[in-house]
Amino acid sequence: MTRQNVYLAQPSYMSSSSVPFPAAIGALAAYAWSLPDIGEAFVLRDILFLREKIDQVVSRLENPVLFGFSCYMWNMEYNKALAARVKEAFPGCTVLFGGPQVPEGDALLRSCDQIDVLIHGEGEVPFAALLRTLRDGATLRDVPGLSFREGGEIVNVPTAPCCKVDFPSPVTSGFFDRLVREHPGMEFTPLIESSRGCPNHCAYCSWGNKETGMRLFPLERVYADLEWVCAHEMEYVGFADSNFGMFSRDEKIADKIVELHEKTGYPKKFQVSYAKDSGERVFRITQKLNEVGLCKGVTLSFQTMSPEAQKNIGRSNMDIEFYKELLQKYADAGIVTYSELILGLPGETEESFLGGIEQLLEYGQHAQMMIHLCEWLPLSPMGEKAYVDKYGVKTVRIPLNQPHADLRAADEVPEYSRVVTATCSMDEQTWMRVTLFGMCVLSCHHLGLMQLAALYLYFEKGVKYVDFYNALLSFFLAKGNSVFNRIQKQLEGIVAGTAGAVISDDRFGTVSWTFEEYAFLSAVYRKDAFYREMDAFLTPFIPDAAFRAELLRYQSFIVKEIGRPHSEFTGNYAWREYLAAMQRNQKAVLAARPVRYAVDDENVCASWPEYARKVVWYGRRGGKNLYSSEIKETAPDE
Ligand code: B12
Repeated sequence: MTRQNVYLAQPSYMSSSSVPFPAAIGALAAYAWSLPDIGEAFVLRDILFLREKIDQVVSRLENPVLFGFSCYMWNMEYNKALAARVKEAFPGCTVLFGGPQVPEGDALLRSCDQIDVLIHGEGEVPFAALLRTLRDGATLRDVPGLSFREGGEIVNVPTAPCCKVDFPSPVTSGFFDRLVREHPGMEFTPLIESSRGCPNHCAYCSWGNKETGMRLFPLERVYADLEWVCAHEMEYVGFADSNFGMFSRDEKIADKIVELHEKTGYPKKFQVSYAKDSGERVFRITQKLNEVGLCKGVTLSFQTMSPEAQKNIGRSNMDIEFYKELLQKYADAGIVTYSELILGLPGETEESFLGGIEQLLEYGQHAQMMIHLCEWLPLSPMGEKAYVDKYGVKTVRIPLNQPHADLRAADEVPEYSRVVTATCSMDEQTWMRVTLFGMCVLSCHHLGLMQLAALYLYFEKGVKYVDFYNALLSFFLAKGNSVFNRIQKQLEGIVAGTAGAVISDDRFGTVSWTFEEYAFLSAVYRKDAFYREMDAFLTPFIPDAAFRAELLRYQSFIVKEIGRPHSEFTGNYAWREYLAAMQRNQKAVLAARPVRYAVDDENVCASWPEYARKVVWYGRRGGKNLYSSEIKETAPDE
């Protein structure tokens, strides 16, 4: 019997030189083609995982009977455009859409003629059932989780919760091997699912399914996936788990990763989302991984510090005192922590957001913080009309919110994000003001441009962080031509739907930057002038000109720049120990004694694009944009 041709697409952008393995269609294919009758009837002719030119893709298709598209926010428009061309060229081909960007119900079918079938939710079982139905010419009405056209009408079949855990892994089923074989020279980043789902159902997130809860794939499958990664010398491995460290067996998985790393040298990088109520187990796991250099840091997650917003998004935070202990514990173990906030959650006000930032800083989060704009996801509780109406959620469609995307890779089909710019508790003007403030804190405190000054004033003079950064932001804005004026304009553009949430600038290469990274880069680019301005700004806070100048000289000394293999600082105070203690949230005495510090930078960058990429983009999480442990003290008269 001639087998019929199936095509699957899960297009991603290339990131640097690597591309993610298309894990979702891998999962579908691994399951479907493990069923002998499907293998007898269908052949998977091609797997599209890059955003290739649409003409080229269509020109190489051969009688496709089914073309399945895996849809995420970053490929939805491309998928629709390609699907339209496929349908035009092959009207008999069944065009199938699935994945987290496919909304519930049939709205997508109603708005896109080129799509024939939607599969809602997990795809393995309904995908295999769809193939069998096509083969047999049977009705789709018996396949749960589908929306489809039939005789001029649209039919919706309710989904059936899936509890299976014996799906074959796309990693070891031969699917990934095929991609590696067919694309020599391509660097893939593998994704392993050790569990599926998420126990939390936060309003802004579409991860997991209430009905199916969390499921664990067999340990043997996870180990086999990891061994495949090592055998194929894959440098990076990501886990798709939502709460790694939640289950006791996760410790075994971490041990396995460490064991393989020590035996084979692979993987060299490991990425996962750790359990939200980060307890002892997560600490032990990250400590083990950190010892072999496989921990990129731990998120001590908050999203919002406002009790009202927490209630509205269905989430409770860890106890703030426990958070303080954790920060200390991770700092003592030398593990980077970062905290995330989401801006635009209903219930959040300007006061609560700024108060939350103050609280996190006062409790010691000086290492890394992220402030994400709230993205509106179709399958999240916030995606429902009732929620939008109840909380006055206003959203704007903007160009895809994808920092570090290479602008040269922009192709024929733009993609979009939808971000929340106002809610019942925050209007657009406030949203802009608060976002700008957040960017000022991230660039000047967490990326470190003015961290020493802020810590000094907090610990010595009791100046609240929020007051300090509000004053600093006003100073920048009063200039009229500062980078924060530019960001402010762009925020106005976002609200008006005419601008995106990233910035690009030729000086820093061909990729786009987050606002805070851009503010940091722009300041370092003109570092001397920047710190001269900061001298004027700090005058009312620190009237002693000589002391102020020395503080700013040390502040400038620790911010890495380009082309500086060796640098020295001489002064009258022991800043290094003093700052290190404050970064760990401990008040210390600033010892008055002559000091000479020196830094030899072995990884010095020769150009701004190189600096932007290596120091700010890759280095940010580990605080690599600032010198710290590399600073050596030598005797002043040596
Ligand atoms: C790996 C991952 C990434 C990788 C992307 C890798 C890639 N390009 O493929 C990285 C780290 C880059 C990433 C980034 C982001 N991500 Co992400 N990410 C994930 C993650 C953890 C795993 C996805 C995965 O492959 N899972 C394994 C597969 C097997 O599961 P699945 O995707 O759910 O697929 C199943 C079904 O959806 C369905 N299905 C999927 N495709 C198809 C196709 C067909 C034809 C059928 C029938 C069925 C079907 O069947 C599959 C098997 O059951 C998910 C969360 C999760 N665990 O799902 C979030 C997730 C996909 N990410 C999400 C988001 C929001 C983001 C970010 C915006 C986060 C941020 N704020 O920065 C950015 C976006 C970046 C950008 N703008 O481009 C959302 C997606 C929302 C959406 N509508 O697209 C998710 C679901 C998490 C969430 N919070 O809700 N992410």
